Amino acid sequence: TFLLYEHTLRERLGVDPARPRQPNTHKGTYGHVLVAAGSRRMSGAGILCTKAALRSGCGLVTWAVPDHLLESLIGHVPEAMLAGVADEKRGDWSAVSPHELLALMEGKQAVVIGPGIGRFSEDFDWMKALWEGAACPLVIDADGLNMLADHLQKWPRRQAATVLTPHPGEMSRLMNLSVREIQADRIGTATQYAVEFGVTLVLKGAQTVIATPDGTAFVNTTGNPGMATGGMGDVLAGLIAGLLAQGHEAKQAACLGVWLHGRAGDQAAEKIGQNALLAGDLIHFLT
Ligand code: NPW
Ligand code: AMP
Ligand code: MG
Repeated sequence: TFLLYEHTLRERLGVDPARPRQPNTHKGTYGHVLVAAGSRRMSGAGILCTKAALRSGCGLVTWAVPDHLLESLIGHVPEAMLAGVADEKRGDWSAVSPHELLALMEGKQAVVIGPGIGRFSEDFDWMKALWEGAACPLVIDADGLNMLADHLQKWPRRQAATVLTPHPGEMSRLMNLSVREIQADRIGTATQYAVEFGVTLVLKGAQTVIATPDGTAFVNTTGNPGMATGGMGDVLAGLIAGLLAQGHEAKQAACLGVWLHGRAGDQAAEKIGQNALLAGDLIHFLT
């Protein structure tokens, strides 16, 4: 287990948190993220996730939303492209075909699924189609995680990278354990899960744990309790997807994303104060 500091990123993980860009590059160089996030009551989760993906430095972001919400979301994130997906007039994700989302993944270098998509019946089949069909690196967060529950035992391992970003409540649903049991051994439970299912597992909360399929764990050193407020996780999910799209391996993208997210929280709290800190403030400090 390693503590995650700036020097850990540089020396152990071989990533430069400054992420310098080469002069002779264009937006195609930096990858294209597909965001599947947000619904009528949680459009904010989609906005925050999409903005964070853009702030990661990736080249392009397409934000997929149920058709009947599309009109209302125009202009909220002008830099992102919007893609409406058929929703049988429901304005939510329950009627969206996973195959339509899979088609949108063509030409994308990473996908993030889950923030603010809500829960619906038969969601396990829905997520299974995406789990099996997505050829590019995949970040699953929030409601997307609830659609995994304890089904991974039965699903095949994915070929491309998979990053799961549960908070302890979501982790308890994934593992069928109580939050108390998970919190009692955060490194152990995260590592066990990552190794067993071949995923990169980000167990969030104070001192976020990043566990990798090879059994290595990192404990983050950035962040503060001002970040215990709605939308923070939605920002992290978009950020990690944006880093994956730029070609970082899952371990590097997860560690760099978690560390940058916490540092942005620390820098924003210095200016604004922990109590007033909002998830949207972090976006401006993702340098
Ligand atoms: P308790 O009871 O509070 O102590 P849910 P959610 C527990 C979207 N959002 N340590 C917690 O415990 C998300 O993207 C949209 C310990 C409770 O039992 C999702 O799609 C926003 N326990 C959806 O809302 C802004 C912890 O987990 C349970 C814990 C639901 O996500 C907000 C709560 O988890 C939100 O991001 C910790 N550190 N953290 C928007 N503006 O659109 C959590 N728990 O039921 O999965 O609810 O996380 O709010
Ligand atoms: P979520 O619950 O999905 O919105 O995610 C919350 C985000 O804020 C995660 O990245 C957490 O690690 C972070 N966070 C929440 N509370 C704290 C805390 N007390 N200290 C540091 N980071 C926190
Ligand atoms: Mg969350």
